[in-house]
Amino acid sequence: MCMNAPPIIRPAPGRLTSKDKLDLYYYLRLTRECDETILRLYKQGKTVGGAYTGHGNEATAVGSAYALEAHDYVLPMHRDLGAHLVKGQTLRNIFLQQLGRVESLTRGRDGTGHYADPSLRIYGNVSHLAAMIPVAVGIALAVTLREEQAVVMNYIGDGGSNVGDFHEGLNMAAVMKLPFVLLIENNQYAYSTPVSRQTAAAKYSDRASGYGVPGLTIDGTDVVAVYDACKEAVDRARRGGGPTLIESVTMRMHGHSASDDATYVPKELLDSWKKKDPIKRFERELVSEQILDGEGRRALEDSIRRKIEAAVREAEAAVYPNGPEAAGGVYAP
Ligand SMILES: Cc1ncc(C[n+]2csc(CCOP(=O)(O)OP(=O)(O)O)c2C)c(N)n1
Ligand SMILES: [Mg+2]
Repeated sequence: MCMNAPPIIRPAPGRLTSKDKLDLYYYLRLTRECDETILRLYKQGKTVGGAYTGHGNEATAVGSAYALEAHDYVLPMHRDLGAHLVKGQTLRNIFLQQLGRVESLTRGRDGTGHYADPSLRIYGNVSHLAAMIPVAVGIALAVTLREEQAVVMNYIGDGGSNVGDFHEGLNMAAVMKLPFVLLIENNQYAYSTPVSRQTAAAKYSDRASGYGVPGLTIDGTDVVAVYDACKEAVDRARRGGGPTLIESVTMRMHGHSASDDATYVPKELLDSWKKKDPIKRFERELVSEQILDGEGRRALEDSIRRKIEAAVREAEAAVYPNGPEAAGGVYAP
């Protein structure tokens, strides 16, 4: 339970140790391997609902959540499996959820990240993504009224940033100086709509000055840069300095979901982003800093594979809800 968990106390920006970096690498690899496994299960017809990978977004999801303490709140989106994992979600719960089993966090009523886990302070998204922003701001207000030291981190896409909830939520958080970090995952597309057809602004972070909050654009494929920016924003929020708007620039390397072949994305664009693969680039860094070698990498890969296989086996052996159970709590009486 997070309330009893020891404080993590993440290092200041620029101060990650070798152990922290190996931790980040572990979560990057774990995220991708989980996503690949979910895709495989989807293709085998075993999952409930769609499969939305965070391929290309791993450094953004992992680096940002790594800046949070156990008692902070996180409201991730459908590309942020890495944030769920860093915040402490178990592989067992992830796969029970994907496979729609009765023991899952939604009791088998949903097959994606649309769950809440209050014990870990994770509140997954609803489908109308930006509708979570006022919810996140409401949590930040509750935290302030209760004089807790917690921070709320909320994620939104380049597409989801263009609806009213974004503006109302960020404005209220700014005026009330709430402990709130809003991270825009600019992954170039909202389904088939490119960023150029969503906003006339050069940068999403330019919006920050309109609300009187700090705003910055970062390379979302660089896990350390993401961590440093988010840690600074989280620390400021905790000190009472109010919200920060962070635009993390990435690329959605897969289709919107497993049912989208994304032929509308130019191949050259994907090729250019492939060179910036967030995991490969961090791996190169770790090797050059002599933090990781081939043997260490293989041991880590084996351990991740074994953990995922065990969780999938356990989830596959679990039961589905029966009919009435599955329908319960879905509609208001
Ligand atoms: C009102 C509404 N319309 C459409 C959808 C389907 N939908 C879910 S996510 C999404 C695209 C969101 O794009 P973006 O905010 O950029 O996030 P990304 O998927 O790129 O990470 C769409 C069209 C929805 N959930 N709700
Ligand atoms: Mg997008």
